[in-house]
Parts: sequence; C-alpha cells; structure tokens
Amino acid sequence: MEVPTKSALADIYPEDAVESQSKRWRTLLKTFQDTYGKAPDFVSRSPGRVNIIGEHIDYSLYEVIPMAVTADVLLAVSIHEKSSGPSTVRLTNVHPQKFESREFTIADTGDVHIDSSTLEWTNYFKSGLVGATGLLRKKHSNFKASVGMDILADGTVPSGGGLSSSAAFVCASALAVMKANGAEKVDKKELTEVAIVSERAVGVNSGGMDQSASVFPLQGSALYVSFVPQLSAKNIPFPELKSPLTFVIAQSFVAADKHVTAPVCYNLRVVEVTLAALVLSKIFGIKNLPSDAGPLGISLRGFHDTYMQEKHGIANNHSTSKAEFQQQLQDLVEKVDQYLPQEEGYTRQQISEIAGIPVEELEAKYMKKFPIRAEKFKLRQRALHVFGEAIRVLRFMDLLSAPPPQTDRENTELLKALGELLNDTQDSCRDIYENSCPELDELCELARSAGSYGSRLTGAGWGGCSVHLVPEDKVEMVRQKWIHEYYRKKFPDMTDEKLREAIVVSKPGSGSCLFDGI
Ligand code: NG1
Ligand code: MG
Repeated sequence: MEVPTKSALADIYPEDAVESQSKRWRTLLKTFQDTYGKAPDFVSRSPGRVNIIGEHIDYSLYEVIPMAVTADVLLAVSIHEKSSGPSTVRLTNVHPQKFESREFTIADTGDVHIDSSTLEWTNYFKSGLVGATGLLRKKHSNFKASVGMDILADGTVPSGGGLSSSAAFVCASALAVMKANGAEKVDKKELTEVAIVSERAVGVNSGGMDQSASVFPLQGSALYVSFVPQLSAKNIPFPELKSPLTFVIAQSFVAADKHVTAPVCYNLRVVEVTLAALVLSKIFGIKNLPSDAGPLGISLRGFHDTYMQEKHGIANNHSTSKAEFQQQLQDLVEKVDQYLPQEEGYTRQQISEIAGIPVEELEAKYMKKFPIRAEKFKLRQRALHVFGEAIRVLRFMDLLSAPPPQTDRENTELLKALGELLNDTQDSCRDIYENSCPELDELCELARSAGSYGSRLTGAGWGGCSVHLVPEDKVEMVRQKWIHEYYRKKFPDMTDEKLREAIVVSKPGSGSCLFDGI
C-alpha cells in the first residue's frame, strides 16, 4: 500500500499534525518493507483517549464523556496465505529496544496462549486476536482460526500514562484481525464490545469507556457513552465558542502500572462498588437485582434502576428526562449518607451479615475473578463518588448542549461552569474515591493558580495523566508554571524532548479506521 495522501490524513488528524503524521506513516511503511521484505496489505489504527468527565463510573454502568486524542496505535499488516496447520504471527515494533520482536502460533482450533501474569506488549495483540476470532466464529459457523500475519506496530500513546494505550492497542488489533480474515465491514459497536471483553482477558477488570472512545469518535467531538440498556455512543460536537474549549493534558510521570497495583487500587474499587450495589439492594429489600454488563455481574446502576422500578414503579428508559434522572441520583446520595454510615469501611463479616451471604460465597463471587487485597471495603465513600460523578456528567452534558453563549461574559461563564465540574470531580477522586496522588493534586493546583478553569486527573488515576480546561490565552502561563514548579523540580534530569511529551494541547480526534491504500 501507499502512504495515505495528506487529505486522507486530514480526515483523522488535526490540521497541524498532518505534516508530521505523513512522515511517520512513510517511516512505518518503509520499516515494514525493510523488516519483512514486502509491503503491508493494510494499516489498522486506533487512538488513545482522554476522559473529560465521568471517572470510575463506567464499570458502574453510568454515562461518561471522553474524547479521542491524536496519539494512536498503528498496525501495519501483511496477511499470510491461508494454509492447513497452525498459522504464525510475527510482531515487531518500531521501538525494538523497548518492545522486543515476538512470534507465536495460532493452533488449528484457533486457540492462542496468553500468559496474563507477565506484562508483555504482545498480550494486547493476542487479546484482540482472541476477541476478533470469537466474533468471526459467531458470524461464520465454519470459521475456526485466524490466518497468520506479519505485523509492525507503532504506538504514540504513552504506556502507563493514563491515555489508554492498552485500549488503543487492543482495538487496533481486533480490527486488524477482522480485516485480515476477510471481514468486509466492521461494525463499530461489535468491535468495541469485543475489545472490552478482550481487555479483561489481560487481567484488568476494565469498564468500557476506553474502547468506546478509541473506536467511535468523529474529529472535533466529545463522546457521550452509555452502557444501559446497551452500549451506545453519541458524538457531541464541541460548541463553537469565541474563546474555544482547550483541553491541556499533563503527565505526572508517576507510573500507574495497573497490573501491579490492581489488587489494592483499580480492581479493589470495582469490587467495592459491586459490594455497595449488593448491600444497598439488601438494605432496601430489592427482590430482583438483575445481572448486568458490570464486570462482576451486578452494578450500582442496576441497583438504581431496579430500586426505582420496585419501590416507585418508575421504569428508567430513554424517555426519562435528564432532570428526573439527576433528581433520582441526588436522592440516592442522601440514601447512602443515611444507610451506609460507616466511614471506616465494612468488613467481609459485616457485608456477609447485611447481604445474608456467607463470607466464602462473597469471596468466590466477587473477589476471585480478579484478586484483591483488603480488610475493609469503603462502600459509603465509593457509592457517594459514583452517584455524585454521574450527576456531574449530566450537568456537563446540559452545559455542552445548551445554546452557545452570545456575549464574552456568557462565554466565560460557560467555561467557568464546566471547569467547576472538573474541579469537583478532582475533589471527589482525591477525598472520596481515593484514586488521586499528591503529584496529580499538585499539577491541578498549579494549573488553577495559573488560570485553568478546571483541573483533574483523567483515567484510572494513582498517577498517569491530568486534564485541564484552560482558556487559550492562558495555556502558556500554565505550561510555564508546570515546567518550573513541577517538572524541573521533580525531574531535574528530564530531557527537553520528554518535557515536550509531558504537556499536550489536545483537540478531539477521530476513532479507529483501516487504510488499505485503495
Ligand atoms: P485507564 O487506566 O486510564 O486506561 C481505566 C479503565 C476505564 C475507566 C477508567 C477510570 C481500563 C482498561 N480502563 O482507564 O474503563 O474505568 O480507568 O474512569 O481498565
Ligand atoms: Mg488502559
């Protein structure tokens, strides 16, 4: 295939990135030729994302608003002839020192071995492969195993940096496998669902936000992602403002390695909100808490909707107004405050007594799939964050969808109101959900002192990235503040290149796509 034309690249990258992307694509295709002695058949692409608002509530099945960023994963692929017997996948990376070349076989049965106990870059490809294989089998009863492939990967989403390199990689991989095996048209919803389930195969109990944000977005839009009654995503164009919305992303350079910290951080939060759903259902005498798409089979959203149905005869659905839904959430906040009073958390024994389920059964159902380590479970705080954050997402949507401001004053007021919601999220993450860290708190404080309207961590937290709503004319002040007060002080040896990577002014980018040069 040929390097895509600049106008084709302009469809997926912002104007000012087209030149450098064109160079990058040329290098990718040339390196492929040098490595494998042939040209790739196609390139599959999927971007990273930044979450604007709605943190740690996707796995409780509440709506979130992320956007795609320019940074992405590209997989250049050449397909092997279909043959009998096992097929081979060769994977190389444009950064071979960091990501060593690998080769593995796909058995005739289609099975692939994934060792999720090690942090291995090709696992993300394998998990996308397994997911896509499952989807292809569902569609074609005679489909068994994927063809072999030669692949060269180039990822610009920093790993462990909170911009979801993992989802970008899994989505690009699943898309590549679909294409290599002859899928004519890949349905975005199917691709996203496959990627969500696949990523769980590499050991993290993830929600579905990252994969949705990697697949669905259109350039210039944020994405409103819903998980109930089923996964759906709506592109929300940013309002045309005199003083436009500018999001600045800043790395903390505190590595947030989920595979190491999951048992006491991410996966523990998933268990805590699931147990909160269970306990609240018992407290309110819910009869039929349905199993749902939450990673552990029940969710706070499931509790919420069932509670409204059983106690108030209200069926929440698409005709429920946002205002009504907000009011329900507000009531739930008050209920949690009253009925889950223990600030210090709840022991397994206490949860077992309230839920009427033996401790062993609780452990088997909710703590085995992904191991966790905890004596106490902070049900009160976690539920308060989830309901509160779900309210903030609705308010944010209301502000984005209102008629655009007419005067400078209204413009500033809108930015301030949006920023305040981001600041409230940060407070809630820091104090109630406890997924911030001192470095992220500091980046937010510094940005606000230099003119940011709203600053908060983005993604899982405990390190990684932060996102800031900054008026265009203050971006430079904020940048200087961080450089002098944070980066230079904390990392005196940091190279200029690394520093450039640390702070990114991001425009909303576009989702997954395939280039086959036709
Ligand atoms: P990160 O760690 O930033 O990729 C994680 C989850 C999301 C979501 C956020 C918190 C994975 C793959 N992603 O994002 O689904 O729950 O944390 O809002 O685990
Ligand atoms: Mg991730």
